[in-house]
Amino acid sequence: MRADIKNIVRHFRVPGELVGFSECKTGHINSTFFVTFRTAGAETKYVLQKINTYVFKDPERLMSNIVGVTEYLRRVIEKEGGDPERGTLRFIPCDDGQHFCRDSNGGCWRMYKLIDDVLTYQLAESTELFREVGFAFGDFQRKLAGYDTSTLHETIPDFHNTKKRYSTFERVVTECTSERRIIAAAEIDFIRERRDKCSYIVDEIAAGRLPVRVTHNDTKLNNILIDKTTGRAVCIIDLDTVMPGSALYDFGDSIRFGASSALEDEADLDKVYFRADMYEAFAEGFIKGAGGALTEREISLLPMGAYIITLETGMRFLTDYLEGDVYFRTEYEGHNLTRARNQLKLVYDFETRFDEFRSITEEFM
Ligand code: ADP
Ligand code: GN1
Ligand code: MG
Repeated sequence: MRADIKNIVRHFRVPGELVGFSECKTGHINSTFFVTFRTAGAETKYVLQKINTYVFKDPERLMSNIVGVTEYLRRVIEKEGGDPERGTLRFIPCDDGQHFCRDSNGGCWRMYKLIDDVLTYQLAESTELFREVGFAFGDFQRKLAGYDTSTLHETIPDFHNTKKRYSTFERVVTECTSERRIIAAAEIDFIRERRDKCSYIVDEIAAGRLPVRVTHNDTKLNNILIDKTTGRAVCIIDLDTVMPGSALYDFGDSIRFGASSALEDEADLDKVYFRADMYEAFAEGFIKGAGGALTEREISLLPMGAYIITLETGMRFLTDYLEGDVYFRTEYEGHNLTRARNQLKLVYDFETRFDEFRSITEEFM
């Protein structure tokens, strides 16, 4: 048993004795472990996570957001007759009442109940599944529509400010002295040619043409738990980036990951394109799930959300490649470049098929 895990779980108020753990490697940011505790008659599983403090600089504020949002969701789910123990995460307090603790090296850890009998997907297996996922992410925004946004901290400032992401990208390109800049020359040019696109959503929000809502901001398919038996969406997880944002971000990030024909790091670009059937299924679910709250302008701009968030993510992977892989967890040399090329292929594909995606979206207006 890893000593750091054994030591850290002692700080959390959980009954019983730690009898096992395994690591889950699907996320790119935090380190996630499934841990099992045994009491006299039963075993209970929890998720233990080491928060990535390079990414999340202020764990106290981060956890205050998450505890606030999950408690609010619990009340909404109860009121609507659902099961809050499966419908949202339950965080475990530490001995000092806080919802995270530090190890001897300053590392930050949190713990919450594992939700059983669920699956997470890296690729959408069917349109039914992806429609269900769309509904759940739309419904998440609906449930949080009354949340007091003034209490939410910006856990990563300018997270989806694509315009600022572009400025960072330019700075990193300029400062990069490694051969990676030469290797990635074509991708750098590709992004530079699309510089003007990066301002679109930011400008729409600033002009008051797009409303600001409480959004998830990281709506990847593997951030939703799906019931193993029924195939229904159970719980939206990975709440670190729940902040005020645009519905276009949540729609866009889901599409760029889940409506792709291939994994996010598929290197054979001939296999990478957007699936219109998946796009349609998600759009239907998302718009219905939002419960009529989306404005006509928001719906008409959903394709722009998919396009810009895909461009933004490609740019973020490339920026990290040029910076030496400091942000996203990588598994091999050049992993971030592979991811960037994959996303930029999707950007190119979307550009050539914009009208198709616009017409599909209009079916639901
Ligand atoms: P990251 O920020 O690194 O993406 P996540 O919070 O998304 O971390 O967790 C990583 C993975 O752990 C998820 O994709 C999911 O498979 C699994 N997981 C997280 N929370 C739970 C939970 N409460 N019950 C079951 N599985 C979970
Ligand atoms: C990260 O944490 P995870 O793996 O769900 C990232 C997202 C990116 C995604 C790309 C906090 O998501 O913004 O879109 O990787 N999360 C953060 O796969 O930066
Ligand atoms: Mg995740």
